[in-house]
Amino acid sequence: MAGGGGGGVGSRVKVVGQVERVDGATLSYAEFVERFMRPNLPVVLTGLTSSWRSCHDWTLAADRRAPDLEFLARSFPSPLVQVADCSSREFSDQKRLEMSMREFVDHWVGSSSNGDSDGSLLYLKDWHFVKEYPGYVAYTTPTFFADDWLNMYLDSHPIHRDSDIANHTNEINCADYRFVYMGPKGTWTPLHADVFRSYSWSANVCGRKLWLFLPPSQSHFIFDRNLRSSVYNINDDVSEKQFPEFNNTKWLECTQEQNEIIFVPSGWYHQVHNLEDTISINHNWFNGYNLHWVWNLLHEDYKVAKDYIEDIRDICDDFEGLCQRNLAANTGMNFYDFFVFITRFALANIVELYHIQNPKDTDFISAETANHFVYNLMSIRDVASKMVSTEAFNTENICNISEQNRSAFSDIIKILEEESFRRLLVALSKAYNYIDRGQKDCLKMKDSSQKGCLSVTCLKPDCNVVGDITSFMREIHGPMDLVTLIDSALSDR
Ligand SMILES: O=C(O)CCC(=O)C(=O)O
Repeated sequence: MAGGGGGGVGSRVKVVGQVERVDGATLSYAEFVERFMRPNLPVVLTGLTSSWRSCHDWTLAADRRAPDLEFLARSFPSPLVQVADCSSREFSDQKRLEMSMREFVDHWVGSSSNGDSDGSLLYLKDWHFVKEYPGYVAYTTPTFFADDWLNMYLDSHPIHRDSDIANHTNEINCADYRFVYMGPKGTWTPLHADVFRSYSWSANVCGRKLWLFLPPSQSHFIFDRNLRSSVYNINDDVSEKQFPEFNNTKWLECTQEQNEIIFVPSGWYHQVHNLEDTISINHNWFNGYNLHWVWNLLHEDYKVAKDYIEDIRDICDDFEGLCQRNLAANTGMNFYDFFVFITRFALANIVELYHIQNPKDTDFISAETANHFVYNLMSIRDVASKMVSTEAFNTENICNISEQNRSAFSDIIKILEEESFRRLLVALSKAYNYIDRGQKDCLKMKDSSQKGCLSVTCLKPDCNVVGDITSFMREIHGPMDLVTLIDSALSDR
């Protein structure tokens, strides 16, 4: 059925429950963690968007339920946006087109006044609005979603270091994962689990969406016998021959109203339909609670990438390098990118933790803040210890790691002195200040020229966090060293 079934639920889709709805204004961060983030369960949060500029500016004064398309096209005239044609499939996604914001809006307005003139339902997706219009503060990320390592990292670091990967994946390399989606009634998103198995959150600025969710324990039911392809549209007449277990699936459903925010947990497959003309804001993110999901996905995709070229292993100079290049191309990140990422987050958390060992050393102290850093380090340690035994980090392959990747994780002093690392530290401090004190952008920043110290919140004149960390270790050669470094930092508390 073209258009994904118009928002209805097909006869073979068994809906067994609804997503819980909670008042976000009275929910504490700790409750959100214990009830939803840690157990990896979806929730709809209400009462969090009333002060957003987008809810006012992007909707018509005469009817706040309708998008102000003219305002959007005039104020944000992006020359190139990505648009999905919801009526045509390309591999496992919808066919993507590129056009200007003006062309997109004209098509939308034209098709609603002529009744879908050329039959195509166009859906603007993955618009990097925050990156493109940083001066316009359309919304504030709710505290529940502020512990976002993915976007914090991409604001200061490239995701790939290897020049042959970085040059080919320019968009992924520069991008963030903060998006605006907008489309007329009937536009939809096919069944999928999110990039890197990240969490996502999605807020309806206007309009309504129907979500269908499948828990991760049932993911295998939507794959074919070879575990290669998955169901594209659950409202289609899904072939029993191709997907023999689809009948076993049991779905949760949710109608998300205007101004509501949905939390999408890691690894939950979902299909989404716009029930009205809808604009939403959407972030993908991960942190210490779902880092293992990211690693598990990379590991699974790596095994597939390796199996695929196993028969040319003997004629390859650098078989592991080829596997990693293919993994980066298919999944968006490879083991070395991920190792650089977790190494830098481990160092950032160690630096911050060092500063709160003695409450007199900083002006913002809380036991909760210390707990975040300890929890983060434990989760990074857990993932690093799983990386130790992989082929990518065996003695032979460690020697073949490119200079760009090696220098990004090895020399601790060099990392600690980098401007990009400093920016990551600032972002981390701000995020936990916001989460624990509900305050954004109000940290007292110290003089950045203070010697020996890196933390933006440190008030100690003779701070020597660099000396302290390098007394444990000066060079990281692979995941085992990262485990040892984290153990030393935690046992030194
Ligand atoms: O709103 C949509 O169409 C899709 C959003 C989505 O899949 C997500 O937030 O993960």
